[in-house]
Amino acid sequence: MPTIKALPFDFRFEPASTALIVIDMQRDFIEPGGFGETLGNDVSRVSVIVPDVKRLIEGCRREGLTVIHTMECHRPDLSDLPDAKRNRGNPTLRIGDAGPMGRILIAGEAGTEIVTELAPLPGEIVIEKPGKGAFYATGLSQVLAERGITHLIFAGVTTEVCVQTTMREANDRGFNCLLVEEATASYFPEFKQAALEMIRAQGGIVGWTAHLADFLEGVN
Ligand code: C5J
Repeated sequence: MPTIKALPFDFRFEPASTALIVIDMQRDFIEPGGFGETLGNDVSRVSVIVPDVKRLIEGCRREGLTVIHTMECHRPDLSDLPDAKRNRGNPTLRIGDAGPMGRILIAGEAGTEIVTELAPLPGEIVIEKPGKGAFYATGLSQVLAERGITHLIFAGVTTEVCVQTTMREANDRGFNCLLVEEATASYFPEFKQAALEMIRAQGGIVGWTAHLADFLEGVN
């Protein structure tokens, strides 16, 4: 059984009952011109993790873990977009507006796609989610149950929003969760750091964190 050097203590899992969940590595969050930038963020702070996320995905594929990708997006008619979400803040473009990569965060638009380097392989699971958490209004729970998944490895953006929301809910649902530090990022580095510390505090109250090198060494 792979044993990963992690905090607050070693993380052990069976590859057959473990899934990697890569959260929202979409052009709208990672590339200039997308939703992340319309909110006033510097996207270079999150695009920098793409090579490490790729290494993590490839390592997990090699070891036979289930690989799941999520995409935050809405229906073209916006019927799954609450006004409270669309009207929040003061972005230059709101969800559903036409931007340089198509309509912002709308299913099927170019900006909503996962960045080319991390594109899902045929057969990998892609969960489209209208919320920040990946369980809300999706089939994720059923997908995990059908495959007998008990342990989850997390990567993606942003650490303190969609990653942490999903990881906290997964923890409540009884999954053992580990977040890989170099494979997650925030537009606010201090928020990433705080999220990592919150997750592993109090004996791993939400779960574990590990460095990518330690994960890849332990998983092989
Ligand atoms: C945000 C996300 N930050 N994927 N979405 O709005 O974290």
